[in-house]
Order: sequence, then C-alpha cells, then structure tokens
Amino acid sequence: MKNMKLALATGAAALALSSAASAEKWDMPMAYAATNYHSEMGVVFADKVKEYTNGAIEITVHPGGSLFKGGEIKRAVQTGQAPIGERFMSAHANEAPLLAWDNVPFLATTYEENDMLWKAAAPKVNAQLEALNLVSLYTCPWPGQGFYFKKEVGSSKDTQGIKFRSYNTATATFAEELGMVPVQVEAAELSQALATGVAEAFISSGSTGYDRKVWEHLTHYYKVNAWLPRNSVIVNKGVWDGLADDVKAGIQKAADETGAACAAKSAELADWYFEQLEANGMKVEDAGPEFLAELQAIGEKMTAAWLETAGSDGQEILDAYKAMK
Ligand code: PCA
Repeated sequence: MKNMKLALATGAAALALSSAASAEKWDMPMAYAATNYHSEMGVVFADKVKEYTNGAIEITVHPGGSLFKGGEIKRAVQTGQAPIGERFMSAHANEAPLLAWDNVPFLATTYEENDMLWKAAAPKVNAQLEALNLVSLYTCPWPGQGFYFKKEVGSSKDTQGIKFRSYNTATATFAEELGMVPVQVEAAELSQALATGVAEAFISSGSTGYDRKVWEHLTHYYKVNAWLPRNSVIVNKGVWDGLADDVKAGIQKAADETGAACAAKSAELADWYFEQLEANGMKVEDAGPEFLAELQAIGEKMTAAWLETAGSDGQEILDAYKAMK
C-alpha cells in the first residue's frame, strides 16, 4: 500500500513535470498603454505563438511598463530576467549607434519607405542585436513624428528655452538645435511630466499624444513626419538558441504575421489619431515653411552625425535603401 502510494505520487509528480515542460511560460514586458495597437498586437502575437507552437510556448503580455519600465526592458531581456520583451530600440543608440537607423530625419517618411528602410537595415541591425545577446522577432512602426507645443510655433524663435521631453539621443539633439532643453521621459510617464511642468513640449506621433491625453496640457501639434520609429519585439538569444527548430519556426511565423498586421494597423490609425487630438481641442497643422526648413537643415546635420557614429555599416544601410527606391 505504501509502495503503491509512493508510485502514485511519483507518477503525479512526473505528470506535473511533463505538462510544465510542454508549456514554457514567458512573461513579455511591453512599455506602452494596454490599449495602444502595439500592445494589442503583442496579445495577437502571444495567441499566434501558442497556436503555431502547439502550446509549447505561452506568452503573457505585461503592457504599460508594469513588469519592467520601458528603459529597463532591453537589459531585462539581455540578461534573461525576461525571456522576451518589446522595446523602442533607438533609445539605446548611445550604446549601439546602428539602432538609430529609424531616426534619420526625413529619410523615410511614408510607411512604404519605412518598410524599405527596414529591409535595407535589418541584416546589420539584427547582427548588432545578436552581439547584444538579443534576437529580433518583429518590428512595428509608430506613425510619423511631429511636435507638440502649448503655443503657436512658427520657427526656432518660438522654441527657445522650452523644456522638451525627448525619447532618445536623436530627439534630444533636435531639441538642443532648436534652443530647447531636453529631458528624457518614457511615454508611460509623459502625462505626469507634462502635468508637473518637467516637460512642456515633445516630439512623437499622434498615437502617443492620444494615449496620454496630452490635450489636457498642450494645444498645438505640428505634423513633420520626420521619421517613423519602430518598436522591436526581442528575445534573449540564449533562450532562442535553446528552442527546438519547429518551435522557432512557429514563433517566427507568428512574428512575421504580427509584424505585418501591426504595420498595417499603424497606417490605418495614423489620421484617426489626429482626428482625436482635434476632437479634444488641439490644433493639428503641418509645420510652417520656416520651421520645416529649419528642421530639415538640422536633419541634415543629424544625418551626418549619425553616419559618423554608425560608420560604414550606416552608410551601407543608406546605400542599400537608396538602391531600393
Ligand atoms: N511614440 C513613442 C515613440 C514614438 C512614438 O510615436 C513615444 O513617444 O515614446
């Protein structure tokens, strides 16, 4: 009887072990609002992964910086604290300049061009990520970037001394060139930064302005379409290398489908976000000619500066992109 009990207990334990082994659970930190399309697509991705890996991998999405804050996600995935996560990689361009491939001003200003630019950049950017112990599964663009202010702005005469929320080095440079004072703030903390006066202007898409209800603090949005930056869904390289080939293939299929769907969603929503800003009282306009000319001149300087730091790899990305156009 005793032996029988033992045998049963061992059997139950073995069963528990095998079902645990058959479904590997992954927590996936994401940085943006749960209702943002990037986060919603993260959930779509998780569902597809479960389906295409026959339940081998179960991903739980944690949006809004709830598991790791945006600024911590890359390191968490690099070190394996989280097996997978989503990050705005250009925020790490100070560590690896190639990661700013999607912040070169006025280079790729439509979804079609942005897609070509990513195809041109992907081999080098992915190699860079591997060197950081990361594997990129899919990327998804934000709509074009423009400027939020709490007053009318016609040129850099109007921007002097403004406290400007930046999200990476490129945006901080833009701010400084316009006489503004940059402060880096994650999107999740943007409303608070505006409410407390830490920032009084920023660059972003209509998407983030909508998510953060910035009409409560700001009045003007100037469309510039300076670039369409991307979020990347990244996985720890050691975790990835340890997966069976069929599991990898299932995840990659889920990633390819989700990346395409997410880009389409971004394009579909771009104007809708502007309508929402307007419906909430903001003025949404194209940047005026004087301001735009200044931004373009700054953009040229920034492109040259990026090429200096990104070296021949950066130049090869630009050449490959131009050859595609
Ligand atoms: N929203 C993100 C990044 C780019 C965008 O459109 C943000 O402002 O943080």
